[in-house]
Amino acid sequence: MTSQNSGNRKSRLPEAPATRPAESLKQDILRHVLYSLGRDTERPDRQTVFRALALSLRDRLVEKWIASQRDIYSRSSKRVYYLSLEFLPGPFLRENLIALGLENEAREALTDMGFGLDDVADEEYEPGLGNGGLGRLASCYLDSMATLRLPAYGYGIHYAYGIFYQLIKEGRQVERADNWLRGGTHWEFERSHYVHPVRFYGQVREWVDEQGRLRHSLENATTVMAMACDMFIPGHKNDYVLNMRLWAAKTSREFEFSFFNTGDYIGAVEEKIRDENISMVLYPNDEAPEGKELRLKQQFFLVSATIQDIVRRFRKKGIAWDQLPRKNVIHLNETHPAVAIPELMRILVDEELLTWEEAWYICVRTFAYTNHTVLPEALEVWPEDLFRRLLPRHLQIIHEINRRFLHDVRRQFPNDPNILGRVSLVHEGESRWVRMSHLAIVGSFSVNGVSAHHSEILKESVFHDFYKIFPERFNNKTNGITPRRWLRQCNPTLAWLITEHIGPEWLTDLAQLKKLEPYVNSEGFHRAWMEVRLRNKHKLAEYIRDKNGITVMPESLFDVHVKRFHEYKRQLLNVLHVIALYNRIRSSPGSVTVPRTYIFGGKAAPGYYMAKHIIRLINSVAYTINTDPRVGDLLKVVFLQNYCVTLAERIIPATDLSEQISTAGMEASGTGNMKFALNGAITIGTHDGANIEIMEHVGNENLFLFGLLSHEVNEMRSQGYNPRLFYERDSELREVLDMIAGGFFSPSEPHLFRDVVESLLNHGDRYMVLADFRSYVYRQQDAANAFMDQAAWARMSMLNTSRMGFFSSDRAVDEYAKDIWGVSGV
Ligand code: BZD
Repeated sequence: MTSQNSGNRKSRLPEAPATRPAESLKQDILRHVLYSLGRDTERPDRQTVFRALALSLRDRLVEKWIASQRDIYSRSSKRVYYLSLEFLPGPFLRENLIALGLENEAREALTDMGFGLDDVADEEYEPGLGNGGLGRLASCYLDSMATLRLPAYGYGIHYAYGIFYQLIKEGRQVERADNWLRGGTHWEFERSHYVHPVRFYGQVREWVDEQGRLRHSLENATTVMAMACDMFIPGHKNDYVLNMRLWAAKTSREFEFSFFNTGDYIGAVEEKIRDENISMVLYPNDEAPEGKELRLKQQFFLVSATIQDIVRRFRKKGIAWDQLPRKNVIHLNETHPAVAIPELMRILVDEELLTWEEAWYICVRTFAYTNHTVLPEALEVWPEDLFRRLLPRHLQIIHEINRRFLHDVRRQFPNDPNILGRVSLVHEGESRWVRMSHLAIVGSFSVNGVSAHHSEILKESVFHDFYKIFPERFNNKTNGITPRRWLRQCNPTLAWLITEHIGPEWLTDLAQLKKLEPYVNSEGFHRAWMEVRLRNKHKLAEYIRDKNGITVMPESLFDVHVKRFHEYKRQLLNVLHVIALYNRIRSSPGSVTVPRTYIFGGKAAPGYYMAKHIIRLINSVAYTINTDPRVGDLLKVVFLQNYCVTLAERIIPATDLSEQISTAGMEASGTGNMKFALNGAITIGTHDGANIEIMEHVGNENLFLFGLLSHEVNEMRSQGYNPRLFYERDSELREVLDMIAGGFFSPSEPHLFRDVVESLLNHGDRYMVLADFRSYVYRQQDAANAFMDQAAWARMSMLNTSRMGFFSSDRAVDEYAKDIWGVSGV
């Protein structure tokens, strides 16, 4: 059916409220078709039906949200504010239907109208308001906060354009704007009369008031308005709904009639456009922040509007400011919203006239900070000059925080004068930079990493000085994923099989999956398990055929590497192994016995040359291999374009082998690794991030770990790592690299991929690809051998799923709630 197809003739105009839930849902859909969307109920197309269904669910969500807000208010609960520049919620329809317990009703209502739920759900276009792991984690956590009934609010930016849409054209990544609002917004409420002013630029005026106090105020500032857009996040079948409040920038000019009186109408409109630019687009850089003024504006825009909202709610209570930390906690997702610390100080000191000491006491008890990366280039810094121009008062406040902090450090470490330069909030060299991670640590009562391994690295190296100064602040919260989206929703048949055996409690208590273990020896369960997995693989094979025109064998080993493209994630290591296999097939047919389908997906930051080049290499290798008749069904390589939440939901349930092969010490946690294992894929991975904890839970014998440990990486580097030695010693590796450098995969442009090989051989191989190549190849062989014994593979698969309970975001959020936030469910 195309989206132009109409429903059957049973559609009628709305009638009196019906009693059966399916019937009443159908009536609501028809009502929205007519009254909200202005379409004929006789012939709604599929997109219209999707929107009307979404609006019908929004009706139900908003009722529950109002009730939940009343609960929070009447209990006077302590609130959690989760601030993030990114949220990556994925499509809402199925998720909301499951949470509201309306899946069957919707199916029935739609069938009655001549539509299939799956087709209607496919009409949804997801909001890509994040880059990858960090934004997706924020969305998993909101889901869990709602399920745990926490008095929580997500705060972010309503970007008009989300992460770009990725096309692969002639093997290359091409970026297209992601106009996700094109079809209108059906899940949110725009609060057009609910706005906060956000003030940038200007000069600080110092003056003395009648009481003789030194005061600071900002003059000649530029004001932009922040308008709230609310989206609803329901808990799982618990009638509790949270909101994610996203701020959209609106000009303040509409309120300045004088502007128009000057006669410069077009000039006024240009200013409007400039103001509204602030929330126009998400920066597409993952783990390499872009030091652009607009980005710092975005950060302050989110922070200023949010803190005003928080303060407004707090003021309504009419209690003293020193109670703020008892009633609120503000969580900083990475350093991106860290300017919230000086902003709260500014409000308390400049506007509320608290003393510095009183204000600081409140601040440090209110903020908590999560670090998500140890890559040096990802640690956020801002040129001091830019800061001074955009946020002059905030820079003064940061200087004062720093002055007092360094004073304390000097007293604490009188014999280590160098520590001052290392921990200062302002880096002082040829140019001066504000270090946002230092600000976040000094201004927060809690600093956490996102896996046990990562949190140790923070204490031992990246933030070692701060760990010595504030040991009590450092803690670990291993990431988690929501089982509602990442099993129940994306893999409904496997979810159903599980529920059939152990009941539905696992949905909100994932540790219950352990109850599957007795079934791992049952032949019937084995068969059912593998049938479901194979069916998922068939579906993905169909998708690949439709999208890429490549026929893959569902029985082959689906070896999947999907995530952002970054050198440290080492998609390159994977493709080197693919080429090695290809060479084995060509040189000794029969030596490769397990047919494999390699699936790659992921976006590269538009300005990241090497990452984009690796995408191109993969596509060239894919073309060569897929068109070589000697290879046949033994090897297929597929690059699926525009990896996003929607696509992840298709791929993950169909994966046999999950590639988690970052250089040890570089992936803070990973969450894709958890999604795959939960769905019964086996991991091939390094001793990095949460892989280590996954291994501890599922057992060493149920995944394939390989490669250097992070201390070995460090040792090898400090002893002078020479990648050439690996090249010279390993003839198979040599052949692979020579082919790439010699233009085997780019015959019309023989030098095309020379840079890739150069980066390994002549530029130090920063990510130790060559050092890990041989152990990766061996472990891949182990994986292939294991796959040949399907019964043993099935067992491993089931044990992976059954032992993944720990990795639920419910567990993670519960730990945050108890250990950091000090909140409990309402
Ligand atoms: O955060 C990711 C890490 O790379 C993953 O290992 C981890 O699982 C997830 C969730 O904790 N980090 C990011 O996605 N992004 C950033 O850390 C980042 C940092 C600076 C600027 C932009 C993004």
